[in-house]
Amino acid sequence: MTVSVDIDGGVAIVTIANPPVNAINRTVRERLLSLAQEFDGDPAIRTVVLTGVGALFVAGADIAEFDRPVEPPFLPDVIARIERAGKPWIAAIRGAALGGGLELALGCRLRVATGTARFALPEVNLGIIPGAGGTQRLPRAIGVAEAIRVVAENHTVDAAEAVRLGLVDALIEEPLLPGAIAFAREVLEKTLPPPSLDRPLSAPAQEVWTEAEKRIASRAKGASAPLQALEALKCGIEQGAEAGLARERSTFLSLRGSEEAAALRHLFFAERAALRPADIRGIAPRPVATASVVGGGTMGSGIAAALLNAGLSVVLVEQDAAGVSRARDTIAGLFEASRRRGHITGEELAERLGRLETSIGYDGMERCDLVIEAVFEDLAVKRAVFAALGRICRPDAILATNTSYIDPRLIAEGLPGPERFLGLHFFSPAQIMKLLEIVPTPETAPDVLATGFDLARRLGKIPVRAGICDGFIGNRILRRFRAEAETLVRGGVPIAAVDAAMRSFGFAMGPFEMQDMAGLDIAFLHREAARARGEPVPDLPGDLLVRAGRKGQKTGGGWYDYAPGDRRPQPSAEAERIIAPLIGPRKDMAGEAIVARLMAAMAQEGQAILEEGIAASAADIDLVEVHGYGFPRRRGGPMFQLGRADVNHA
Ligand code: 3H9
Repeated sequence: MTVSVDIDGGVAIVTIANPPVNAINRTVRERLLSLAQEFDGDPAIRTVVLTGVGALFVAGADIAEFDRPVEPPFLPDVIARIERAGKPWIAAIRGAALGGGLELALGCRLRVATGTARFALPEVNLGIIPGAGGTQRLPRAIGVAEAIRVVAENHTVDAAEAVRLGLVDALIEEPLLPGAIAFAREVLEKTLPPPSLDRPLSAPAQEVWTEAEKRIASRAKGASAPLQALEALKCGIEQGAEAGLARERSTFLSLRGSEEAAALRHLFFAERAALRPADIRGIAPRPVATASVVGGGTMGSGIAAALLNAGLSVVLVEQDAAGVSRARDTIAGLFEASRRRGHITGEELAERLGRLETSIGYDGMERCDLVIEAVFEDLAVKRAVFAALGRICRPDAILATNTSYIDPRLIAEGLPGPERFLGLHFFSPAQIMKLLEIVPTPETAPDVLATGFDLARRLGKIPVRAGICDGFIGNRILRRFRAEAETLVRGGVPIAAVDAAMRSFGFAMGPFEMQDMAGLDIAFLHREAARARGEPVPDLPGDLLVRAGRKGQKTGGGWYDYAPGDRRPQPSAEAERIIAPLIGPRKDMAGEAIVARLMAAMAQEGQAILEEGIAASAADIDLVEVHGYGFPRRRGGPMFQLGRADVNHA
């Protein structure tokens, strides 16, 4: 039974039991509606306590239903019925009350909660706005300025703040239910406050709206839901609750059917599925308390910072005193930047640095449960590291390489205990980027693989398993993406037109701006090495630019020119002249056509990756692109785009 009822001396206790998160689906809506009717007609019931089973109240509407047409009874009607019930409903909240869960609680006459309660309206993350009265009842319960932060800016209200704002009428210690029942009996003797929707409200000064609009628009990154949530809230203040509810519902319904919302739902489920791949479910990970990072460059220091942030102890290994001190400074600098932004306190900074040990050579490695190698991208150098690790580390310690291109099987050749080896490919800056490509070899043991996924969860990262090929999933698609962009340019499409098209699609930068930022020289050196091996690699525009000393921003120019100290790309006559021998006559192409070409190339490479078994699912490929390569979240990923093109043109 998804909704159960117990009666305790005139108090009906209604418990939503729809694990794992008590999401409100059609069955729950039907049952709540019929219970509200039934209780009103039952003279033995005086009041109702509504709660959720387990550690949370209700995580919102059932998102899985959003791919289907809306089905009655509709949640706004259920909540309106509860709000107008003759017998007052009281929400008893433990843990999260999110989205429709908070809206349901707001429809109750009063709310009690434990100290674990937290309240949010995360609908905008799903490309929608609250659709069951949240934009109207919340401002009337807690005030307009606070409600704007929750409705449109993702603010979560904790239990203490909820009491202060009047969202929660009483804090109750566990056990929740007896306390809530006693509270319900007590308030029956008093005059009840009016329902949330009937509470008086004063309109804020005009600046409150203009400032909120500015703030929200600047953070929206092209997403439309946050500003629309604000508009619905504002409509209800200026034109009254009834108009506000109508506006909210029509916006909710139209956004629910949008491409953007479908993309964000796709990622919501993909991100959760990624943490629990079917083939390692039930396999216990090895315990990891102390980890080592070999190599303290930008990548190694970022990985060490990520591990320290997650509470692990870290031994960072460098070759000499200068290397050790540089790495320590880099890591301290990363934490200091977090402290300045208010993400951590000075004490937390000191505590994190206190868990960092540095070592010249491999002292202290015998204590480590996991070692991540992040040295120079060179097979011989990496092999030498693993030869030493094989001698020094405990036989059960997991050994990982952070290589981005080299075949992990070659790195692990000759390693004693190859079953404990795998690739853990972080993305720079490693303390920030969410993606972790996990690359097992054929020998990797299942519990070692499971430890990789568990580590990702602990670091707050999105793990994606990748098979072995040149570039794994992400860099392989990146190469194809860049090659296609270059094909367009060689066909005469202006460089700036390609970049502008990708920016208007939602990337922070176009492919050529990105190369200028990262530097053109590494890819050039790869091609030169291949040429030196006798492989037939034709000259590309990038080769001509690097040979002319244009390696990107760091040399003052690459595909574009850069004024000193200015990262804004300026079209470059010099670059055009240098690459002219490889470029066809100018061809103008519409932005959508450019995007379509590049999307098709990415999706085609993705399809090949799937067919070769390098990625386990199309959704995994989308996660790689969104979390590692700046693919705009609201577009869902290249494989999602491919699927939608099929659906929309069918
Ligand atoms: C809404 O409410 C609209 C209304 O305004 C209007 C309606 C008219 N539905 O995250 P986890 C699944 S929109 C369906 O791993 P945690 C999730 O897929 C909703 N399924 O756990 C996973 O499934 P599986 C607004 C859901 O402990 C499992 O539950 N609400 C939903 O790390 C466990 O999830 C939100 O956006 C759902 N609403 O975190 C809240 N939520 O086991 C979204 C979760 O098969 N949810 N699942 O992989 C969350 O933020 C987190 O899930 C939560 C738990 C914090 C609750």
